[in-house]
Amino acid sequence: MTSITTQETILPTGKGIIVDRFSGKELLGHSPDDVKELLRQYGFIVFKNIEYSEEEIVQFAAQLGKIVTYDDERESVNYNKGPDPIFYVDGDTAPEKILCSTGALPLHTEGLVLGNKVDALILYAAAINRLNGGETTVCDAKTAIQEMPADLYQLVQENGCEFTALEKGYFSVADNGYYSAIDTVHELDGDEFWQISMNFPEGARAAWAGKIAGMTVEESKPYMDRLRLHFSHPRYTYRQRWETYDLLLADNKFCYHGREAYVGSRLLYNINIDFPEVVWNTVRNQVRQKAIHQAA
Ligand SMILES: O=C(O)CCC(=O)C(=O)O
Ligand SMILES: [Fe+2]
Repeated sequence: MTSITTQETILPTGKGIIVDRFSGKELLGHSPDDVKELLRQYGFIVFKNIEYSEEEIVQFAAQLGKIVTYDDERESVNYNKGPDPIFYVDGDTAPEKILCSTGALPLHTEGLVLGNKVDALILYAAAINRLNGGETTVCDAKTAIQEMPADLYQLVQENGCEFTALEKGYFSVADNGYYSAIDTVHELDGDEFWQISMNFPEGARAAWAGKIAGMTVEESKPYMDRLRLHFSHPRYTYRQRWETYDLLLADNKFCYHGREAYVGSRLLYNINIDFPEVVWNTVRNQVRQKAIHQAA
């Protein structure tokens, strides 16, 4: 796969790459380590024309790492969306559905609210028809964090964020209040990454909500708005216009992803992967540590 590294990257930050020279069979025949090295380097990869059955996409995911299953979680809320570990993102029009609806999703980290360690995710376009909109957004969060205004950076770095699940039909933990299933700031090989998600715009039905730890929702709002604006800037965020058999492999530590609203027919498969050999070093944020010390 080394030959593809001469291609131009998708984003001006040097992240994102399109690979259009392999069939599905050839991709399955590649060393998973090569694929993961590409992912480490570029943050996200769009493979074109990968015609896979459900079994093959699961096989591809399983070569890369440990597939994260949500079986018990989905069963506990009676959420029936595809054969586990595949999650069908199918544009469900039921009014209570948000995550798998045709509506927009802000940039987010997969697994955050449920507290799962997800190193990478696959989104696979199984069937796209007369689609208008529905781009998946992919953000180079690593560069965006490095280039963030200092006050905003410090606020999140020192305090961390907290999230709450709101979509009742999806999260068994919905309405449990604000909590941090996963700490905000982590480090890997000297690079910092933040496990956070952006808030839904005001007035929209929201699947989750976040705030700055130690602040009220009201106090947090201007900062959460600034975070959403900053990360979604075109310098950092690519919009994937789907064609059937596109396969997007994205890092879930140094990248965030989201969705634009759409009309038309769009079936994506979503699979979450844990890389057991990748250890996250949690950087406990200072303010919360202080609070813990004071309480002790
Ligand atoms: O529909 C999309 O493009 C993304 C869906 C997504 O982020 C999810 O299912 O977690
Ligand atoms: Fe997602």
